Amino acid sequence: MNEQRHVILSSPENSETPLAQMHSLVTPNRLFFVRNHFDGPTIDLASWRLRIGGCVEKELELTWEQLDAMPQRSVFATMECAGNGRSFLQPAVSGVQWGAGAVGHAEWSGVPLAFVVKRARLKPETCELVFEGADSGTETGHPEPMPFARSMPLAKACDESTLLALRMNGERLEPEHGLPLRLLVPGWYGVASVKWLTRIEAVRTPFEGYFQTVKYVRQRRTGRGVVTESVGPMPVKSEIVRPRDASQIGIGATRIFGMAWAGEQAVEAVEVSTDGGVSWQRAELIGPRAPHCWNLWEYLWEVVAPGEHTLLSRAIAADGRVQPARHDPDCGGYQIDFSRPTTVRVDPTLRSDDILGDREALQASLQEMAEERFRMRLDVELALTHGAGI
Ligand SMILES: Nc1nc2c(c(=O)[nH]1)N[C@H]1C(S)=C(S)[C@@H](COP(=O)(O)O)O[C@H]1N2
Ligand SMILES: [Mo]
Repeated sequence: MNEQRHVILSSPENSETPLAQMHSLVTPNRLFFVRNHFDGPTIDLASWRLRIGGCVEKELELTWEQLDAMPQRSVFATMECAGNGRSFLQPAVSGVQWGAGAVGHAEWSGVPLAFVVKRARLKPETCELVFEGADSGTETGHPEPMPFARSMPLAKACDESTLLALRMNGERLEPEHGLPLRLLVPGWYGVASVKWLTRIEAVRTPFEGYFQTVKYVRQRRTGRGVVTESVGPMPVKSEIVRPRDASQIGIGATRIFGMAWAGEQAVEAVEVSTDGGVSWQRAELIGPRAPHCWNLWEYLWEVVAPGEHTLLSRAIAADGRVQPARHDPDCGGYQIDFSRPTTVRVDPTLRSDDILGDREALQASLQEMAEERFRMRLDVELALTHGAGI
């Protein structure tokens, strides 16, 4: 077990989920990517409080135990950093040089934010909520220390799936992921899900914090000219995880495997091209499709021709949006959602043993299917027969 997060920057930690080693739907907590702007704060749970104030009838101050005693809800949600994939942009764009792995999928549990907000009773003039973390520091162009803070419109904040999350995959949050409490905004880029949450402030005028007016912004062309807006919902996107780019494969069956997600929507379909985008075939989605959730997918490719092949995948969302072929320059170094080619070389002297090589993946999928359908684990031993059928 040498799986670990792939460190891009070590201080503060910025590290990726090792996607190439992923076999199951949920990303284990210890492998789930970490995106920190500042050093993680030291928090004493006994004295930690969540404070809710500003434009409210009743200010609240809650302990972890009080939050834990409130009605809980669990949400499966995929979280991606808006800068994920930045290292693939040409020309290069400054910022953390993420590969493909600043994304993960977990079961998040906690108190619906709406439940707590209702108790605080927002005054009618409230326009949005500001969420503040316990971490602080300086940023380029901002020499004074500031806390990590973001705001969100009321409608999304009060959506039943937006959580004050205490747990991730059934475990108390780990320090890197925001212990004791984080916001979880399903379907939105990770930047909205403020970690180490200490304060929620109801405000009368739009918040213009650094992480939504300077960083994590994109341009949009409108009838009234170009406007700058903060990134919000994640678009539709897919990744090919295996085979690896620049790898060598043999003649025979090769399993192309990856993930696809569509922000607040479910994934409708994934298509795969093995000829650089000339023709497209449907991939198989593994497991149920659901809003906020990525799908694992696979495509069994019968490899006959030697030489170089360019593989592409494109996802389609439930509302019909299709993953784009090119990066939108208006997005700068964010929202990097284009179909990125994976190039493989087929060596005619090799026989593909990919199915055998992917035995663990197949076993993991069978386990997952069994757990989903029958709520029990399977005790299976796989005998694989090199393409002669199972
Ligand atoms: N307090 C705080 N919250 C934060 C951040 C941060 O630096 N500080 N990073 C944000 C960003 S940009 C992302 S992508 C997610 C990443 O969450 P993770 O580290 O648990 O994967 O947390 C968000 N919440
Ligand atoms: Mo992010």
